[in-house]
This record gives sequence, C-alpha cells and structure tokens, in this order.
Amino acid sequence: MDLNVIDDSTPVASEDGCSSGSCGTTDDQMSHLPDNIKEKVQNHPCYSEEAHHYFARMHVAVAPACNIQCHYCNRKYDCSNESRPGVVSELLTPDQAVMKTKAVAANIPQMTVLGIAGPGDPLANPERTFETFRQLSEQAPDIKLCVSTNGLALPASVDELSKHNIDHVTITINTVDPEIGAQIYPWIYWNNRRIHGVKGAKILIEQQQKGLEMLTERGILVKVNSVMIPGVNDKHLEEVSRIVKSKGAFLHNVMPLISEPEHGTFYGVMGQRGPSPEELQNLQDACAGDMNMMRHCRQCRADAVGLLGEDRGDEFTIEKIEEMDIDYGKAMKVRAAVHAGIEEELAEKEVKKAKLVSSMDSAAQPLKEYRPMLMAVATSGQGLINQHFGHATEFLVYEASTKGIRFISHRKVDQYCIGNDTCGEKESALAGSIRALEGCEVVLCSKIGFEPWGLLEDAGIQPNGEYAMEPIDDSVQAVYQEMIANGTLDADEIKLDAVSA
Ligand code: CLF
Ligand code: SF4
Repeated sequence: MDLNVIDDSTPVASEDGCSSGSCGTTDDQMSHLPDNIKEKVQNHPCYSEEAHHYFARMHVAVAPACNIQCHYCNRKYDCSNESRPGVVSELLTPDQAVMKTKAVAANIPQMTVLGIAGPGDPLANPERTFETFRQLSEQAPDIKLCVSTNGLALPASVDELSKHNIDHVTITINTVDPEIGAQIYPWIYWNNRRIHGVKGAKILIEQQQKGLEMLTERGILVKVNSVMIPGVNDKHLEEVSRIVKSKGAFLHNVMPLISEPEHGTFYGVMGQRGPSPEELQNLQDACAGDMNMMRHCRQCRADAVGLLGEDRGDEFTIEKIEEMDIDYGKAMKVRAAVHAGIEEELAEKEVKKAKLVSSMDSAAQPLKEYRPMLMAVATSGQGLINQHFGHATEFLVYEASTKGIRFISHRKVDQYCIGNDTCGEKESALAGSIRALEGCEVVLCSKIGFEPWGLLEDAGIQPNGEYAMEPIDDSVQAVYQEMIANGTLDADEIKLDAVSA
C-alpha cells in the first residue's frame, strides 16, 4: 500500500470505488470519427455501445487507497455478492494482476481492455498502478489499457500515463462548482493535509479540469463520469457536460447514484435517494445535445471480468489462475483471429445498416410519424436475442420509432428461474422483473415459460420468443413494423415498404 496517501482499507462511507462508471458511442456516432479515434474505440466495450455486445473488459483491483472521500463511497473487500464500484473479492499485487490479466485474456479472447478502477483511486496508488501497466504493456501488447480516476492526482500523473501507452482515461467529475462539491466531498487529502469543505472541493475541481485539458492536448481519449445525485448536482450536470465537452472530453457517462442504506455510505445512511430511470434518461437526453453520451454503463465492480453486465471473476481467483499454464504468445494468435472475426461481423452489420437507412431515405413518401415505443431484450451477448426470460439478470431497453432504433438503458432484475419456489422468492423475483420492465410494451427473449407469459400479458407487456437467436436491432425493427402493420401504433397513413429492409 502507498504511504504518501491515506490508506483507506477500512470500510468507510462511500460508493463506486472511484470507477464511478465510464462511457460509449453508438454506431452512427462512430461513423463520423476520424480513423485514429475509431481504431481506439471500436473494440472498447465502454467507449462503443456496439462493441459492448461482443468485447469484454476486466478490472484488476490493485489500488486500495483513496485521496478523497465521496459521500457515495464505501469500499468493501472480500465481498462477492455486491455488484457496484468499490467492491472487490481480493486485492492483488501488480505481479498477481499481470498473471490474472494474461489468464483471462487467454481464456476469454474477446477481452480487449484491462482497466484499473479501484477499489480506491488508481492514481492515489501510483507505484502499484504504473507497475501493473508497465508490465502489461511489455508482456501483453494486444490489450488496451484504461484507467479511471477522481482526478485529484491527474495533472501530476499525465506524463507517466502517456509513457505507458494508456489512451483511455475516465475522470469522475460530479460538479464544476465548489459549493456543490462540498456537498459531495467532505474532504480531500492534498499536500499531506486533509482539506475540508468548499476549499477541498475547489482544489479537486481545479485538478480535474487541468488534468482533462492536459490529456486532450496529448491526444488521450477522455471520458467523463458523473454521478447524478438528485437535489445536489442534477440541475448542474448539463453545465458540466458543456464544459467538459468544450475542453475535449470524448464521452459523458451520467450514472445514477447507488445509495442503499445497507451499503453503509453517508448518502445511504442519510436517506439521499438516487434518480428514477426516467429522471436519469431525461438528464442523459438533455446532456446529449452537447456531447456523446454513454448509456450502457453497468457500474462495474473494481474486479469485474467479462462482458459488461456479467461477472466471471469467480473463474479467475488467484488460487485458480496459479494452476493455469498460460502460453501468452500462443494466446495472442488466437485472440487476434477472434478479434478479426468479430470486426468482420461488425463491419458487415454496419454495411447492412447503411443499406437499410438508404432504402428508408429513398422510399416513397409520405412516411407518417408513429409513436415511439420501448422494447426489452434478454441477451447474453453477441448482439443476439439469446437468453431465456427466466435466466436474465438484466434486460436491455431499446426505443423503436420511425427514426430508427436506439439503445436507452439496461434494467437489472433478479434471475427468477433460480429463485426458491417454496419460500416465495421465485414469485417475488418474477414480480420484480415485471416491475422493472414498466414502460416497455414488448419483451424479446429466446424462450419464456407459461406462467411469466401470462403475467407479462396481464401487465400490458407482450412477450415474444419468435426472434430467438436473431440480431437485436433487426428484430426490434421487425417487431415495430409488425405493430405498425397490425394497427397497435395507430397512425393515419404509412408506406410499409419504406421501413422494410
Ligand atoms: Fe473499466 Fe471504466 Fe475502462 Fe470500462 S468500466 S476503467 S472505461 S474498462 Fe465501463 Fe464499467 Fe461503466 Fe466503467 S461499464 S463502470 S464505464
Ligand atoms: Fe470512493 Fe475515492 Fe472513488 Fe470517491 S474517489 S468513489 S472515495 S474510491
């Protein structure tokens, strides 16, 4: 552990181990990017919404200490049943982290990005963080390196970050106003002193803004994460979005505050609520006028492994990886072939989409506006509808409209198929899933049982298993067209061949 920063290994009030989330662009936003930027984001699951269906990320928990305190943070170690930033099962040394990264990369070839996101602040643990990056850039040059920070130590770290070929940095910026900052950060640790209130928040904000400018000057992609805290910074985040964009941030990820009382954070204990899904979406839409927004963040643990939304950490404990015999040279060849295959698939998808858009553009008029509607999708990756309703731990929500299909958010649920029927858990998990799908009119999945089918229908949500193993976008589009055709989305007039592929 580093000695020049506070060793905060004891559980204290906080949430979101510094990782406070990250970012993502849609296909359409990608197509306008210069080639060098496209290359950086196209297989990064956080920076590209499309990529997150195919490519995985992993975090190594090498950074236990933090140099500030956030009212939403409580770091927990040895915890395997909470999924939120700041939580880890085991802390690693840099050597262990490198060994684990190579083991994961060899076993999950779709893993393209290694991030350090806590459980404290990576840049408050510079020796451990940079030693990990140094070894990985030498031993596993095919892995992108990524770091997430609160920004306090960022200006002092920019040169070191540039040296290690790290071209993705996330800064958590919750405010640019010290008065608001004092309501989020009770103190910071700066020049060997604890500085409280507005004075501390002012220093933090200055360092974050300076770090952002220094990184963008060097061509390093910066994503800004903001935690939306109703009544504290919710009205102010549009201004944050404008400012960070003007300074060159590539993406903005507005995430909901997590503040369950049982997490033991200051906000949780004080009853500070998080935003509703609708409040979050409205703010993301408002900020989207100014910059690219990430909407697919899963607020990962600081030791997460796998596709966003899944966690395969249990397969790669230190005990297990010590028994693995990894030939990384050989693994790199397999990885390169897998990546090439996925990239080819994505390129084909892009061509197909472009053709669809151009066929819609050139279609005969008039094309009437039908109301948009929300559809939920059960997927376990690869951009396909490939999950049983009862096995889903989250649903992806898409908006379908005559303008096209757009990803809106994900909604977490408890897996009802493994619930214990005898004590009512299964029933309550199913009821919870149905509640979580509020506002959606259709749910697409690979299979669904008789009981949930009926209950979903009663709740006004139409289950649909006809598109099992089909691509998500095409299926959502097709169902929307069917709904137009059968009059569900009532409109005066529409030329159906205008929206058919
Ligand atoms: Fe990790 Fe963050 Fe890098 Fe992604 S996560 S350090 S940019 S590799 Fe991604 Fe997870 Fe959200 Fe972070 S979904 S919490 S945004
Ligand atoms: Fe927790 Fe520190 Fe990250 Fe704040 S910056 S969320 S206190 S680890």
